[in-house]
Amino acid sequence: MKLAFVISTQPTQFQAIAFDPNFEGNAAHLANLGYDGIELGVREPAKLDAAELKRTLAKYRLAVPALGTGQAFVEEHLAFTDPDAAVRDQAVARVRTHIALAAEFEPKPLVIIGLIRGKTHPTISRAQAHAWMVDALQTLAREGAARGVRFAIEPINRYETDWVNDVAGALTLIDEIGADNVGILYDTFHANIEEPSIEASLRACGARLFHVHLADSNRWYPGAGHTPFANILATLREMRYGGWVSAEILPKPDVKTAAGETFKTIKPLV
Ligand code: LER
Ligand code: MN
Repeated sequence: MKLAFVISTQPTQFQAIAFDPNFEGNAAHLANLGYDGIELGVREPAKLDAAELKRTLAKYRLAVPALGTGQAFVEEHLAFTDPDAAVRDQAVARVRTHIALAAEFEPKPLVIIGLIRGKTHPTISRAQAHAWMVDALQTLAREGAARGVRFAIEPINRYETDWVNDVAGALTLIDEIGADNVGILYDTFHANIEEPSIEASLRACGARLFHVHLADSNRWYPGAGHTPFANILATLREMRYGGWVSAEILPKPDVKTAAGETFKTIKPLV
């Protein structure tokens, strides 16, 4: 397994994690700690200088395992289940730009589908919104497949979304989408809230486990709460999971301490 740290390429309401306003400063710090990659939260890929980003990542020998899309919902309210067709179209169009950014890298980061699913709206039936979501994801999965890009559906806890809170829900949605390039992003913070058993739910992902987010029970760095990371990483090893684990954590007590402590706890377990 390889270890990454999530940072945002732009300021965001979702607990922006960045050490330095300058991306290169973040890359240098993570590379120096020994991380293998940086997962990027990207609100608007079209506004990024992809060539510059690639140059910096290559300089520090860092890979990009995944691109987050949730800021497009948090900051701009773009969602696959929005009642307004124009907003739904913009959500799909935005993720299309994440696919284009992913296609610039080798290996290609996967595109995360989390909060951009949206939330149930009082004027729209669940069945209707669900149909829109599946339709959006089938379209994007097809377009991603043509460019070698994979997607990861992230179960997210009930306080943030009511579309797909657990692995069982993600597996059902993935079956409906019916595409090989769609899997699961398992986030230990959400799983701690929603899953009856961390180990059983991890195993239930099977070969659909495409990516993992690590955060402790309080969303601080691993080791700061009561999530059993030794067991989780042992389960992943037993499953022969060879992908990435990315720390997606609050910058507490400060981001440098959080990244350093994560590395100390997780690196011996991967
Ligand atoms: C995104 O990966 C995530 O875990 C969400 O909680 C973002 O709010
Ligand atoms: Mn997450």
